[in-house]
Amino acid sequence: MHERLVLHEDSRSGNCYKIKLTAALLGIELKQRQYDILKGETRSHEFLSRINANGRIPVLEIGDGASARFLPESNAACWYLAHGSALIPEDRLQQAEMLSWMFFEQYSHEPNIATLRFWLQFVGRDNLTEPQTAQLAIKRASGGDALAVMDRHLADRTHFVGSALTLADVTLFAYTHVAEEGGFEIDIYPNIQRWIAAVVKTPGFIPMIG
Ligand SMILES: N[C@@H](CCC(=O)N[C@@H](CS)C(=O)NCC(=O)O)C(=O)O
Repeated sequence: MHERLVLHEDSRSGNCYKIKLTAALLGIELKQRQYDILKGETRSHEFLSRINANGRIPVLEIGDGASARFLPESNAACWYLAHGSALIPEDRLQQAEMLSWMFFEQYSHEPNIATLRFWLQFVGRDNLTEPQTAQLAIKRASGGDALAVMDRHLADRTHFVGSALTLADVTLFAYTHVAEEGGFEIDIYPNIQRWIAAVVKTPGFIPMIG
Protein backbone atom coordinates (compact mmCIF):
# COMPACT_ATOMS: atom_id res chain seq x y z
CA MET A 1 0.00 0.00 0.00
CA HIS A 2 1.71 3.21 -1.15
CA GLU A 3 -0.78 5.90 -0.22
CA ARG A 4 -0.41 7.99 2.92
CA LEU A 5 -2.58 6.60 5.73
CA VAL A 6 -3.42 8.52 8.90
CA LEU A 7 -5.56 7.05 11.65
CA HIS A 8 -7.53 9.69 13.55
CA GLU A 9 -7.85 8.02 16.93
CA ASP A 10 -7.96 7.95 20.71
CA SER A 11 -5.55 5.24 21.79
CA ARG A 12 -7.92 4.06 24.58
CA SER A 13 -10.44 2.94 21.95
CA GLY A 14 -10.70 -0.70 20.91
CA ASN A 15 -12.28 0.38 17.64
CA CYS A 16 -9.04 2.24 16.84
CA TYR A 17 -6.94 -0.70 18.02
CA LYS A 18 -8.64 -3.04 15.49
CA ILE A 19 -7.31 -0.89 12.67
CA LYS A 20 -3.81 -0.64 14.13
CA LEU A 21 -3.77 -4.41 14.69
CA THR A 22 -4.90 -5.08 11.11
CA ALA A 23 -2.18 -2.75 9.80
CA ALA A 24 0.48 -4.34 12.03
CA LEU A 25 -0.45 -7.88 10.97
CA LEU A 26 -0.11 -6.84 7.34
CA GLY A 27 3.02 -4.70 7.75
CA ILE A 28 1.21 -1.52 6.65
CA GLU A 29 2.50 1.82 7.93
CA LEU A 30 -0.11 4.03 9.64
CA LYS A 31 0.47 7.51 10.96
CA GLN A 32 -1.65 8.52 13.93
CA ARG A 33 -3.42 11.71 14.99
CA GLN A 34 -4.67 11.70 18.59
CA TYR A 35 -7.93 13.09 19.98
CA ASP A 36 -9.25 13.06 23.54
CA ILE A 37 -12.86 11.89 23.21
CA LEU A 38 -13.51 12.64 26.89
CA LYS A 39 -12.79 16.30 26.11
CA GLY A 40 -15.14 16.25 23.12
CA GLU A 41 -12.32 16.78 20.64
CA THR A 42 -14.17 14.85 17.91
CA ARG A 43 -17.12 17.20 18.22
CA SER A 44 -15.31 20.36 17.07
CA HIS A 45 -16.57 22.22 14.01
CA GLU A 46 -13.36 21.36 12.16
CA PHE A 47 -13.65 17.63 12.91
CA LEU A 48 -17.35 17.48 12.02
CA SER A 49 -16.98 19.41 8.78
CA ARG A 50 -13.75 17.83 7.50
CA ILE A 51 -13.17 14.43 9.10
CA ASN A 52 -16.40 12.78 10.23
CA ALA A 53 -19.83 14.40 10.37
CA ASN A 54 -20.75 11.64 12.84
CA GLY A 55 -18.31 13.08 15.42
CA ARG A 56 -16.51 9.82 16.18
CA ILE A 57 -13.14 8.19 15.81
CA PRO A 58 -11.68 6.02 14.34
CA VAL A 59 -11.42 7.61 10.92
CA LEU A 60 -8.88 6.42 8.39
CA GLU A 61 -7.53 9.24 6.24
CA ILE A 62 -6.40 7.92 2.87
CA GLY A 63 -4.21 9.95 0.55
CA ASP A 64 -2.74 13.40 0.64
CA GLY A 65 -3.78 17.04 0.71
CA ALA A 66 -6.95 18.14 -1.03
CA SER A 67 -7.60 14.68 -2.51
CA ALA A 68 -7.47 12.91 0.88
CA ARG A 69 -10.53 10.73 1.64
CA PHE A 70 -11.87 10.06 5.13
CA LEU A 71 -13.23 6.61 6.01
CA PRO A 72 -15.14 6.29 9.32
CA GLU A 73 -16.30 3.00 10.92
CA SER A 74 -13.62 0.70 12.28
CA ASN A 75 -14.67 -2.45 10.47
CA ALA A 76 -14.79 -0.64 7.11
CA ALA A 77 -11.25 0.63 7.70
CA CYS A 78 -10.07 -2.90 8.58
CA TRP A 79 -11.66 -4.14 5.36
CA TYR A 80 -9.95 -1.42 3.33
CA LEU A 81 -6.52 -2.27 4.74
CA ALA A 82 -6.97 -6.03 4.45
CA HIS A 83 -8.38 -6.09 0.92
CA GLY A 84 -6.57 -8.77 -1.09
CA SER A 85 -4.78 -10.20 1.97
CA ALA A 86 -5.14 -13.51 3.82
CA LEU A 87 -7.17 -11.73 6.53
CA ILE A 88 -10.14 -11.89 4.13
CA PRO A 89 -10.92 -15.43 2.95
CA GLU A 90 -11.22 -15.97 -0.79
CA ASP A 91 -14.17 -18.33 -0.50
CA ARG A 92 -17.43 -16.40 -0.97
CA LEU A 93 -19.31 -18.11 1.84
CA GLN A 94 -16.41 -17.74 4.26
CA GLN A 95 -16.20 -14.08 3.32
CA ALA A 96 -19.88 -13.69 4.14
CA GLU A 97 -19.41 -15.60 7.42
CA MET A 98 -16.60 -13.22 8.30
CA LEU A 99 -18.87 -10.24 7.62
CA SER A 100 -21.59 -11.87 9.66
CA TRP A 101 -19.27 -11.92 12.71
CA MET A 102 -18.19 -8.34 12.03
CA PHE A 103 -21.84 -7.21 12.01
CA PHE A 104 -22.43 -9.25 15.17
CA GLU A 105 -19.50 -7.39 16.70
CA GLN A 106 -21.06 -4.02 15.89
CA TYR A 107 -24.61 -4.90 16.92
CA SER A 108 -24.44 -7.42 19.78
CA HIS A 109 -20.93 -7.06 21.20
CA GLU A 110 -19.40 -3.58 20.94
CA PRO A 111 -22.47 -1.55 22.01
CA ASN A 112 -22.54 -3.57 25.26
CA ILE A 113 -18.99 -4.58 26.07
CA ALA A 114 -17.15 -1.51 24.74
CA THR A 115 -19.73 0.88 26.15
CA LEU A 116 -19.56 -0.61 29.65
CA ARG A 117 -15.76 -0.52 29.48
CA PHE A 118 -15.87 3.14 28.45
CA TRP A 119 -18.37 4.08 31.14
CA LEU A 120 -16.73 2.17 34.00
CA GLN A 121 -13.06 2.47 33.08
CA PHE A 122 -12.89 6.00 31.66
CA VAL A 123 -16.00 8.01 32.58
CA GLY A 124 -16.32 6.46 36.06
CA ARG A 125 -19.36 4.85 37.72
CA ASP A 126 -20.08 7.97 39.81
CA ASN A 127 -20.07 10.27 36.78
CA LEU A 128 -22.65 8.36 34.75
CA THR A 129 -25.91 10.05 33.85
CA GLU A 130 -29.19 8.58 35.05
CA PRO A 131 -30.04 7.09 31.62
CA GLN A 132 -26.57 5.52 31.48
CA THR A 133 -26.94 4.04 34.96
CA ALA A 134 -30.33 2.67 33.97
CA GLN A 135 -28.73 0.83 31.05
CA LEU A 136 -25.96 -0.89 33.05
CA ALA A 137 -27.90 -4.08 33.81
CA ILE A 138 -29.22 -4.63 30.28
CA LYS A 139 -25.82 -3.96 28.74
CA ARG A 140 -24.20 -6.37 31.20
CA ALA A 141 -26.74 -9.09 30.32
CA SER A 142 -26.51 -8.49 26.56
CA GLY A 143 -22.70 -8.38 26.62
CA GLY A 144 -22.70 -11.66 28.55
CA ASP A 145 -25.02 -13.18 25.94
CA ALA A 146 -22.63 -12.11 23.15
CA LEU A 147 -19.63 -13.66 24.95
CA ALA A 148 -21.59 -16.88 25.47
CA VAL A 149 -22.41 -17.04 21.74
CA MET A 150 -18.71 -16.59 20.94
CA ASP A 151 -17.62 -19.20 23.46
CA ARG A 152 -20.04 -21.79 22.08
CA HIS A 153 -18.92 -21.08 18.50
CA LEU A 154 -15.27 -21.54 19.48
CA ALA A 155 -15.88 -24.86 21.25
CA ASP A 156 -14.66 -26.87 18.27
CA ARG A 157 -12.74 -24.22 16.33
CA THR A 158 -9.48 -22.31 16.59
CA HIS A 159 -10.79 -19.22 14.74
CA PHE A 160 -14.18 -17.68 13.96
CA VAL A 161 -14.14 -18.56 10.25
CA GLY A 162 -12.23 -21.43 8.69
CA SER A 163 -8.97 -22.38 10.37
CA ALA A 164 -6.94 -19.17 10.09
CA LEU A 165 -7.08 -15.63 11.43
CA THR A 166 -9.51 -13.33 9.56
CA LEU A 167 -10.95 -9.89 10.24
CA ALA A 168 -13.67 -11.64 12.25
CA ASP A 169 -11.02 -12.55 14.84
CA VAL A 170 -9.27 -9.19 14.71
CA THR A 171 -12.43 -7.14 15.17
CA LEU A 172 -13.89 -9.36 17.91
CA PHE A 173 -10.56 -9.55 19.72
CA ALA A 174 -10.31 -5.79 20.27
CA TYR A 175 -12.94 -5.46 23.00
CA THR A 176 -13.15 -9.10 24.07
CA HIS A 177 -9.62 -9.24 25.46
CA VAL A 178 -10.31 -6.18 27.64
CA ALA A 179 -13.90 -7.14 28.53
CA GLU A 180 -12.91 -7.43 32.20
CA GLU A 181 -12.41 -3.65 32.21
CA GLY A 182 -16.16 -3.42 31.57
CA GLY A 183 -16.87 -5.77 34.48
CA PHE A 184 -17.28 -8.97 32.42
CA GLU A 185 -15.83 -12.22 33.72
CA ILE A 186 -13.68 -13.85 31.08
CA ASP A 187 -12.68 -16.82 33.29
CA ILE A 188 -16.03 -18.45 32.66
CA TYR A 189 -15.41 -18.69 28.89
CA PRO A 190 -12.62 -21.27 28.37
CA ASN A 191 -12.88 -21.30 24.57
CA ILE A 192 -12.60 -17.52 24.38
CA GLN A 193 -9.55 -17.69 26.64
CA ARG A 194 -7.89 -20.28 24.39
CA TRP A 195 -8.68 -18.16 21.32
CA ILE A 196 -7.28 -14.98 22.93
CA ALA A 197 -4.05 -16.84 23.74
CA ALA A 198 -3.82 -17.97 20.10
CA VAL A 199 -4.49 -14.50 18.62
CA VAL A 200 -1.77 -12.97 20.78
CA LYS A 201 0.73 -15.44 19.28
CA THR A 202 -0.04 -14.43 15.66
CA PRO A 203 3.09 -13.13 13.90
CA GLY A 204 2.94 -9.33 13.73
CA PHE A 205 0.55 -9.03 16.71
CA ILE A 206 0.73 -5.75 18.64
CA PRO A 207 -0.86 -5.16 22.04
CA MET A 208 -3.44 -2.48 22.74
CA ILE A 209 -1.91 0.50 24.48
CA GLY A 210 -4.03 3.13 26.11
N1 LIG B 1 -19.29 2.02 14.90
C1 LIG B 1 -18.18 2.90 15.09
C2 LIG B 1 -18.18 3.37 16.55
C3 LIG B 1 -17.28 4.59 16.74
C4 LIG B 1 -17.33 5.08 18.18
O1 LIG B 1 -18.28 4.81 18.95
N2 LIG B 1 -16.31 5.84 18.56
C5 LIG B 1 -16.19 6.33 19.89
C6 LIG B 1 -14.87 5.85 20.51
S1 LIG B 1 -14.69 4.10 20.45
C7 LIG B 1 -16.15 7.86 19.86
O2 LIG B 1 -15.58 8.45 18.96
N3 LIG B 1 -16.75 8.52 20.86
C8 LIG B 1 -16.66 9.93 21.00
C9 LIG B 1 -17.95 10.63 20.82
O3 LIG B 1 -18.97 9.98 20.48
O4 LIG B 1 -17.95 11.84 21.00
C10 LIG B 1 -16.87 2.19 14.74
O5 LIG B 1 -16.82 0.96 14.80
O6 LIG B 1 -15.90 2.86 14.36
